[in-house]
Amino acid sequence: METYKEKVERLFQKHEELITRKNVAVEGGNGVFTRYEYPVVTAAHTPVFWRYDLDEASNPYLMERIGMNATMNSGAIKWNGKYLLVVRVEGADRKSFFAVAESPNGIDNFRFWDYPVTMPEDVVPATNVYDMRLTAHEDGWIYGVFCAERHDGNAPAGDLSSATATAAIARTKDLKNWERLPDLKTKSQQRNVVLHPEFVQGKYALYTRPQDGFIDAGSGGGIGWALVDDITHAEVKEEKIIDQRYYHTIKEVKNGEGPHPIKTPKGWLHLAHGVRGCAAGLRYVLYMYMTSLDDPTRLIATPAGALMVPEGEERIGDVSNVLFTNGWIADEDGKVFIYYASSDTRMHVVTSTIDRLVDYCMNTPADGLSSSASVETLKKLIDKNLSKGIRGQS
Ligand code: M1P
Repeated sequence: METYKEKVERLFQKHEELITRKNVAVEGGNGVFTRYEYPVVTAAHTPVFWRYDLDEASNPYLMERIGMNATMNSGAIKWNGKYLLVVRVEGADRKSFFAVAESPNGIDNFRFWDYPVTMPEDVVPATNVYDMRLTAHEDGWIYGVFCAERHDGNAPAGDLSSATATAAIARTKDLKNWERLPDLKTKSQQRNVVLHPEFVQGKYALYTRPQDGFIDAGSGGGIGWALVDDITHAEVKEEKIIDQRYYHTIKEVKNGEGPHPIKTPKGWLHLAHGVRGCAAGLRYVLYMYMTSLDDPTRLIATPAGALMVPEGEERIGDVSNVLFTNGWIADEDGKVFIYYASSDTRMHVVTSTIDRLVDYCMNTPADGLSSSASVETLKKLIDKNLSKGIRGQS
């Protein structure tokens, strides 16, 4: 019969096999990005010593004591030559927290640091924190901007679901010790707030997502932009919408900035999520756009539709039919690692390059906002190909 020690060893061995499994590029993509066969971080990637009490005296049945439910919406940064994700880990108790997982190559071998992040609280403690966007700002700090959720104090008695979403701000120099700054002051609730990496007009610049309530973006209009004088007492005084939502598009109901944009010679490259409603509920997809280097609020490329939609097992999870991103890494050689979560359950990666993504943004036709406009756009491409005799038949 297997001894307790052997059972523990087996747990560690299975875990090691999972986290060291080589990831495999999926052949035959669409030319824009390459998918990979396996998720990069799952709940099972969390360390065995987080989940089990490994002492036979106090846990004779070797049961999981602290369950981990999901690993999702992760901020990303290249740090000392390693690819780091600040993962939103969700415990079985539904509370999310941040934990760093590190990989030598960005596509597999993600291993969690021993301890999760101890994030200091603001004056009013949050019930739940999630979806950190990391920004190595030109001021020398690494900022983490994330959502702090609290029960809505104005909710009627007995309503234990109404909540408020606020942008929380913290900063660090080593991703271990975090200084919490006061939460962002805004007129409306906010989620998906992202810090731009450079000063603009001498100020900190934020991408915002004004919303009517905790869930409803409603009159919020889309992805906003605000300049902030002092990040240590950040307040949005004026906010303008830079990436608007439109009827019958992939971002009809909501949208939100992903990670901070990447600077390229042709403009700022943005990655975001768009949400539409359907009979199956809300559908979250990823899309891109570009803004001008001279004026980061001016759109210069708006490719129609989604860059990525949930496929296969990505479509199923705790909140099905969702892709969400808040982290990407651009390597010095132009390779880009896009980290995204599927169905609020697990983390994946796709790879591309800055050149390909800029090409995608600049040369994918914009949304004409009607079926007839889409047909005219399609006919132009067909004409171009057929006029050259290219139709795939000999
Ligand atoms: O469940 C899907 C996503 O819903 C929210 O995103 P948004 O604010 O755009 O609706 C967030 O709670 C996000 O964490 C979650 O993945």
